[in-house]
Order: sequence, then C-alpha cells, then structure tokens
Amino acid sequence: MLDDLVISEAIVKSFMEDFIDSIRLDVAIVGAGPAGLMAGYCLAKKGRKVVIFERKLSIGGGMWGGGMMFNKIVIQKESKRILDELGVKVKEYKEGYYLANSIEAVTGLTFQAVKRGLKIFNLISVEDVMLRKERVTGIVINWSSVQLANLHVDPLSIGSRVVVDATGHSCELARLIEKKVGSYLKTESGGVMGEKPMWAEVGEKTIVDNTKEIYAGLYVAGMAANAVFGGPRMGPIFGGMLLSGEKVARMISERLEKGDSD
Ligand code: 48H
Repeated sequence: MLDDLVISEAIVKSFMEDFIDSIRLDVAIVGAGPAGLMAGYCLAKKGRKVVIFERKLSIGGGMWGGGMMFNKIVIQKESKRILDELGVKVKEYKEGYYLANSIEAVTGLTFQAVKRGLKIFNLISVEDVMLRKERVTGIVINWSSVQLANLHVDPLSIGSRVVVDATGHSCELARLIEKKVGSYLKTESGGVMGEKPMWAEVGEKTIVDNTKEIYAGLYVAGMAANAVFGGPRMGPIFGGMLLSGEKVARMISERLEKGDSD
C-alpha cells in the first residue's frame, strides 16, 4: 500500500536537509551550463562543499541545445580528455574536430559531478550578492517562479567562501557588481567590456585566459568570462567552456587549500 502523504513528507524533508546543508558553502556556482557544471565536477572531486544554483528547470545551459537545436556539439583536441574521463562518447570528425551528443555530454557531466558530491538546485535564481568589506561573501536567492510572476517576495541568503559567475552571455553577477558597487571589476575599464562578434579560434583561447577573479571573492567562468573581458563568442564549440570550468576550479582549490578566502 502506498501512502501519498509519506511521499510528500519524504520529498520535503529530504529537500530541506539538502537546503539547510547548503546555507554555508565553500563555493557557490551560479549557472548550470557547461562551465558551471565542469567547475562543480572538479571542485566536488576535490571534496569541496559546492552547490550550483540554476534558474531554469533544465540543466546544461546552451550545451543542451547543441547548435541551432541540432543536438550535437563540437569540441577540440585539448578538451577531448575531459569527455573521455566522463565516459562521454566522442567521435573524430576531421583532424582537430571532435563530435559528441549534447544530451549525452550534459547528462554525463552532471551524473559524474553529482556522484562526487555536487549539489544542484534548479528553479532558483540568484538575484544579488552579499558584500562585506568590498568582498563577495555569498549570494541572494529566490525561486525563479517568484521572479517570473513578478511577485514581491523577499529572498534568502547563502554564504560562500567564493562565488563563481557562470551565468553565460549575460554575466549577471559581474553586471550586478558594476551596477550596485561601481566600476571596480578587474578589467581594463573597470566595468563589463561586452562580448564581441563570432570568432571561434580566438574566443576559445580567450575564454580560458579570461577565467579569473574579477572582484574580491567573485570568479568568472565560461561565456561570462568573454562577456566581462570583451572576448568574442564562438558558436557551438564547447571545449573552451569545459576548460574554463576546470581552470576556475583549479584556481579556487589552490586558494582554499591555502586557507585563503580573502
Ligand atoms: C541562476 C542563472 C542566472 C541567475 C543565468 O549559458 P550557459 O550555457 O553558460 P556557459 O558559460 O556554461 O556556456 C556557454 C555556452 O552554453 C554558450 O552559450 C556558447 C558556447 N555560446 C557561444 C555563442 O556564440 O553563442 O549557462 C548559463 C546558465 C544557464 O542555464 C542560465 O539559466 C543560468 O546560467 N543563469 N542561474 N541565477 N541569475 N543567470
């Protein structure tokens, strides 16, 4: 016999346990696209308390839909080892160009990350950051449905030793700092430089170079990195996103290992 009420109780209790356990974090990642997921995977492997907050119902960001809804992605040689490690099937198309199924890539990455301890909360939007002494110390969250319905409901706060802006083209946290604090980002102009037109060759290189701390306690990864530093877009090639996620995780791990969160 199945009791409907036990089902409800099981879901709510278990969710609340996860949620309460996520109020104080090592790393809060905003956005479950390829860069955020890869960062989460690498940090979870290192044993860090890491959570991704994703606005949408689905995970995968722009990788889920492949190129113009053809659900395939291209990656380059440097990042093939990552999909190999995740157990995602990769096929050589021409020398230097590798193909994967976008759904297999997203689910493979997510499954491996969650198995290693990454938590993902979907349907939650990050609407602000917490600042203490000119340093990001956490994020401010609300249900995406509250935002969508334009309801006036106050949010909740999550504390984190560091925060990653992996929000893609919109680089929302960087823009928030610029809007609320001023032009104090670690860019040439001090503000968000803005994404440049399509150029895969350059975009894929700069995305990794641009993966860094942009304000005390706030890192940028993935497409947001090129949007912040003025790098080009690159279309449906995703190696750079995975490498960017890997790089941000490495930088953060080194910092946290030193016990340095300032
Ligand atoms: C919670 C949020 C918020 C918020 C946004 O867009 P993404 O896939 O980002 P990346 O950087 O991992 O990958 C970029 C890639 O998908 C891409 O767009 C490419 C390669 N474009 C090239 C081109 O030429 O167009 O994922 C970002 C995720 C999304 O799922 C958003 O819903 C989520 O972040 N998000 N989640 N709170 N405030 N803002």
